[in-house]
Amino acid sequence: MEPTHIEHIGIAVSDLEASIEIYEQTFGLKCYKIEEVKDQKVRTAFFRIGETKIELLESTDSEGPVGKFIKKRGEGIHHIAFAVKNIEKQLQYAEENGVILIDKAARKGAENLDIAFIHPKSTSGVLIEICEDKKGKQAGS
Ligand code: CMX
Repeated sequence: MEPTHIEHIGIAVSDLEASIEIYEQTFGLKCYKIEEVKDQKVRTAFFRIGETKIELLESTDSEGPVGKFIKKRGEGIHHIAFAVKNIEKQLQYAEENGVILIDKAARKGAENLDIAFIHPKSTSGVLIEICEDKKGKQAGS
């Protein structure tokens, strides 16, 4: 039932291309994908570090979640994503324990993952995403 690993850490940035360059030049990482997630009003860029990814997030709408975050707090860590084996069960478990869910049901996020967010007010001020790779499982990975 418990999360298996940190799937990714989301970092809010003002300029995606400039931040990609910083992560590539500073750490020798290689951005393997840029993807727009219209539903979330963001453009994302991904790097792998072991089993975990770094997801850079640039807002495409100043009133979207990342746009509002940057206006209020500036660039920085936006969320931490836990990989889970069964997102529906994990959501049910959290709700039964009185946690405030932003998403009561999973939806599609970047990298074709099934995702859901938990309100930072329930988790010591940190926005937590839980995600499940249903496609990867079907492919046997
Ligand atoms: N981490 C911690 N706290 C956060 C936060 C974050 N990422 N974003 C907002 N907050 C805090 C604010 O600072 C504020 O706190 P105070 O009340 O103490 O001032 C409070 O939450 C409310 O903030 P707000 O700006 O009024 O924002 P909203 O209530 O409109 O929304 C949230 C906040 C978390 C519910 C909303 O951002 C959300 O639904 N997030 C989930 C979706 C998301 O973040 N998508 C982007 C990533 C997509 C991806 O990874 O692909």
